[in-house]
Amino acid sequence: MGLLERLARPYAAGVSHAAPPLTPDLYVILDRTAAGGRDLDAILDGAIAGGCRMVQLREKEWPSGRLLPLAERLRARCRVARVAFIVNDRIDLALVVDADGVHLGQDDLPPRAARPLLRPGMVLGVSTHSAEQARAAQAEGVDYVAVGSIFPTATKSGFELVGTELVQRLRAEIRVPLIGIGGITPANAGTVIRAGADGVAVISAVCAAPDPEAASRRLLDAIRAARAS
Ligand code: 3NM
Repeated sequence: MGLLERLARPYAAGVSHAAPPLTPDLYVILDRTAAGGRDLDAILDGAIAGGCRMVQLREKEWPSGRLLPLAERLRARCRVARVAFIVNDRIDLALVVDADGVHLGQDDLPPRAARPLLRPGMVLGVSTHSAEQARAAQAEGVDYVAVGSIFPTATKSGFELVGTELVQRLRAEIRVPLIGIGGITPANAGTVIRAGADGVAVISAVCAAPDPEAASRRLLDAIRAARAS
């Protein structure tokens, strides 16, 4: 077993670890479909090199057995880089690879049902699309709230646009990190931060970028410039 595999199996190896701190300023969601067949490992490496400290594996089609080796590899890379590794929806897989957390949508298990399944200290985040959903998520004790879709996006259909107005409205009420999602690029990330978001979550802006490292860097530059303004 190589170093990466061993690092990916801390429980099997009897080694525990401290989860890295939550740094949601740039939250890169690794999505095989958006990557258009490109290697998610390489995209992850690029995102990390570009400064990203929090990633999510989002896979809506592959069965668990097929997804496991990919999840293990990405998890191991994140552990080495001390980058938070979150798994979308698949709580079982998150536990098996010892992910730092789980991200749930409105059609997944509600946070109150999911929380008891998680290990102590695991992060639980939720996607919301209205003020009511965001308030409900906070009331259920989530660790961060994602809100969207902020801008039009081709990556996921069926959402109403909420614009940066919803971020602005929620800012005073949501005490956990508030993350904007949907159609965010280096060109518009600053407006989401200026509206009050703690961070932005992106799929295509990094996964479909010709250079994921440069794209991540540009996003972080925009985020930092907006914070400084
Ligand atoms: N959730 P891109 S929007 C996965 O509004 C997802 O909750 C959304 O992809 C929400 O960065 C979205 O390519 C797609 O626009 C985000």
